[in-house]
Parts: sequence; C-alpha cells; structure tokens
Amino acid sequence: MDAVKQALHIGNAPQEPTPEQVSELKETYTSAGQSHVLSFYDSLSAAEKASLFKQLSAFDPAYINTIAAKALSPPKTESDDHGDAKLEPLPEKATASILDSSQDDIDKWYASGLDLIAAGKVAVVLMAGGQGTRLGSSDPKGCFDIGLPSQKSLFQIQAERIRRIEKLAADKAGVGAAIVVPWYVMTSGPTRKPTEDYFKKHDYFGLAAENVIIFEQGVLPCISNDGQILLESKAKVAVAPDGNGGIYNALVEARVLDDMKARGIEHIHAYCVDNCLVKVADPVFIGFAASLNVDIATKVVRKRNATESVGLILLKNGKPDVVEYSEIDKAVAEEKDPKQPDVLRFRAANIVNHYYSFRFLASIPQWAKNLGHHVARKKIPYVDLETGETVKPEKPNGIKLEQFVFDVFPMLDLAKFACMEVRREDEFSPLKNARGAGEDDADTSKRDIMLQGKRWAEAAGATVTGDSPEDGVEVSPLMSYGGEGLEGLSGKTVRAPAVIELENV
Ligand code: UD2
Repeated sequence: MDAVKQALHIGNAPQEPTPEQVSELKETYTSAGQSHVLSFYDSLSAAEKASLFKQLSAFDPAYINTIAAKALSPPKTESDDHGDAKLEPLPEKATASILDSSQDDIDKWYASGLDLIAAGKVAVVLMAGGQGTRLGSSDPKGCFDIGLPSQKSLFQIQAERIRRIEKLAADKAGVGAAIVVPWYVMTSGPTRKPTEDYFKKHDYFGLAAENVIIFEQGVLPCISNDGQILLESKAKVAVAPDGNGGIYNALVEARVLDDMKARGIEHIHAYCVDNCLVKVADPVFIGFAASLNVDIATKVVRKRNATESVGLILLKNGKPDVVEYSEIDKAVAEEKDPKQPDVLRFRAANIVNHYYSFRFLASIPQWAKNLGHHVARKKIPYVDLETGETVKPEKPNGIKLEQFVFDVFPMLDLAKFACMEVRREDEFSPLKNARGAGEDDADTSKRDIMLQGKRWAEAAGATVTGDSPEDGVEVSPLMSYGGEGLEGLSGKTVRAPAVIELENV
C-alpha cells in the first residue's frame, strides 16, 4: 500500500486513483465489513476521490475492527475471588516523596540532574495534542493566556523554563557554551498548524528553532455503536486523535526516536501541556529516576478528594498501573486508608508527568501494537448512508478510540518503575475548565503561579505587601526555575500584584 500512497501523492494535490487501486481498496474494506465508507465514491469530484482514497489507504480496517472489539469488551485481567482486579496502593519502596525526602537527597538528585542536562542527555516531550473542549477554546491549550500580568501563555512559560534550566546546567558545568534540552512537541491534526504558527510567530520564545521539534500523533476513525466506521462527510471518514498514548507510535513514526538517538539522549521527561506549574526537565526528577536506573518514573500529588478527575497510580494484580478517573469504581475511589481513616486509601494522583529511559522508548516497536485502547462514548456528527445528509446526534452515537500514555506501566516490573510524590502547590495546577469554574481553571492557574512567586520572593528575604492574600508575584521563569537566583530581592518590599523580570531586579 505504501507505493500506492507515494504514487498518489505527486506534489501536494493527491491524484485520482486508478480503477484498479479503487477496487483493491474496496476489497480491503469489504472483507472488513466496512465497504459503506465508499458508498458515495462515484458521486465525488476527482479531488474528493483522491482525498478519500488517501485517507482510507492510511487505515487497516481489519485492525480497526480488532481494536474496537477489544476496547468494547476488554479481555478480563486475572482477578481475585471477587472477580475484580486486585488493587493495592504502591508499596513504600516504589515511592519517594519530596515531602519527606532529606534535603541532602534532593540536592543530590538536583545536582546529578543538572549534570545530565549539561551532558546533553536530557530531552523533553510535551503532549499537546488534546483539544481543549472543556475549556471552551478552539486554540491549542498551550496558547492559552491564563491572565498573568505578563500575559505569557502556557507554551511561553514552559519555553522559558527550558531556557532557565539550560542556563542553570551550563552555569553548574562552568561552560559558557549553550546547553540544549531538545523540546519535542506532540500535536494532533487539529492542533498542529495553530501550534506551529504560534511558535513561529513568537520566534520559539527565544529557543533555537532546530531544538523545538513539532510532530503529529496519529488519528483513528470514529466508530458507530454497532461497530461501523462513521463518515463525517461523503468524502471524509470521521477521525479523532488516538489519545496521549498515541505518543509511542508517534515517537517512532515521526522519527523522533531517531533524532533523540542522534543527539545522544538517554533521559526523557514527558508532560501535560495544561499544568502551569510543571517543572519542565526537572533535574530533581531526572536525577532521582536516573539514580534508580528505572525505565519509567511518574510524579504524583496527593489526591484532593475522592471525585477529583485524576488517574490513580496503584498496583493492579501486582503491576504498576493507573486507573483513570473515568473508569474507577466509586467505592474504590472513596475507600479510606485502614491505618488513617480520614485519608483516602488510593491517593496517589496521576498528573501526566512521566520520566522515560531512552532504553525503554527504543523498545516501542516491540510492543506498540499491543497497547490497548479505551473507549470514549461521544456525540459524533455523521453522514446518513441512506440520505447522504449530515446528522448531528442528540446523544452519544459512537465511540472514539484512544490510548492512554500510562497504559505502558504494567509492562514493567516494580524494580524498573518509580513514583515521586511532589507538593501540589509547587507542581500541579491543571487548566481543565472554562473561567469561573472555581477549580482547575485559568483563575486558579494564575493564582497558583502568583502565590508560588510570592513564596519565592519571601524566601529570598523580600517583604511582599498587597491588598489581598490572593495578590501574588509573577517571577519570570528566566529569573528563577524553582525559587533560586532571587538574592537581589533580599530586604526589598514588593507590592503585589507584581512581576519580577530580569530587567527589574
Ligand atoms: C489526564 C490524565 C489523568 C490526570 C489528568 C490530570 C491521561 C490519559 N489522563 O486526564 O489521569 O492525570 O490529566 O490533569 O493522561 N493529549 C494528547 N493527545 C491526545 C489526548 C491528550 O497529546 O490525543 C494530551 C493533552 O494535550 C494533555 C494531556 O495529554 O497535555 C492530558 O490530556 P487531557 O487533559 O485530555 O487528559 P485528562 O484531563 O482527561
């Protein structure tokens, strides 16, 4: 099929396929019971025929049927005598906590993390393919302005944290030469061009363009409740991004792994775009994971309450795993710790903040095909095959298939997996909801950044005054990554709300 794809793609406009090519494609889809996708083919224009043929050639309908069937009736995992999977919190030995680690250990991890960054062994992968539907914005979430005095977007804040950590690593190594932490930004169909345009418009926020690699994850067809591939129009299959677990296929398909290998990368930090407090390429996390020589490490925060929309990191049948908030049993989510009755038994909240060894990512081709899919039941506009009209359903009429990034965890023995609990106020404030939700929205993101800056300024010896306790201090990431480098504030009075930039210290 590859030769066919190439043959059709002469220049930009795909050419109309030959009758032989169409009949071969028809045969493939007919034997998979999906021939209806070509119902309107003969009525299409040459360009529409070429575009539908190209889109359909990229899918294997038999594979789509298989993953849809598996996702709709997942094979039962081994279960305990209640017929359920055995769930337990992660054992102490697999979990470190910043909250109770010695300052010595933290300093050691920080130093070794900076050394690895200075040695050019650390890269960052940003998962930015999600569509901010809950946010009510059609722009990629990274472009979102959370209302900081500087009006910096999430992408800019994260870019400037990379620049700062590169500088800290260079300073520690005593080298003037620029240290590079390559930033691989995963987008999806709907977010790729707006993301590329945004980075170009802002000149990559001061990073060198060759070190900001924007790539695209895959898509999967949307499936009707009775297993049929849905048409969005007569000439287009309805598709959706294949989930943040699509990162693994995308790292291979987009040749990101090749680029990492060429750069000598050994440690990768992968994170979620919408967490304004994310410590990008966190040297403590990298140093911690590298010191244990694990293949995967994950950061967690203490779950806010039983209903918080976060996955739970736990042991499932003895393997590290995450039970997503959309799939957790209510009783399990509300279970209390037998030793501490007012604390949840399962409280290690997943925050999409993962470390990978390059060694592990290099093994993707051996297992990517076996990574399962989850089902999201959605209202998916489709073309009625009888009338040819587009229908906008009132209730969920089909499913989107998506992979979850943490579904690889059970592949590991506990010895190659580690978990680090971090302070929520310093490391996790997700932007999930439209303004005014009161939780996980732009106002809480802005508040959490400003209060963190206020804590940093006060720790540096400044006096921060302000009319309200919510007034804080925005400290530019170019000034400080984690509160360091603010000695110039000692003895000063800062009137909140304020912005501390390089120029004004
Ligand atoms: C995610 C986590 C959940 C919890 C929560 C905390 C997963 C599967 N779930 O839930 O356990 O940690 O975040 O904030 O990780 N993304 C892509 N491509 C896609 C879909 C998503 O790149 O096809 C990215 C998205 O841009 C974001 C991240 O993955 O950076 C998480 O996606 P989400 O915000 O849709 O996930 P959510 O909040 O349902």
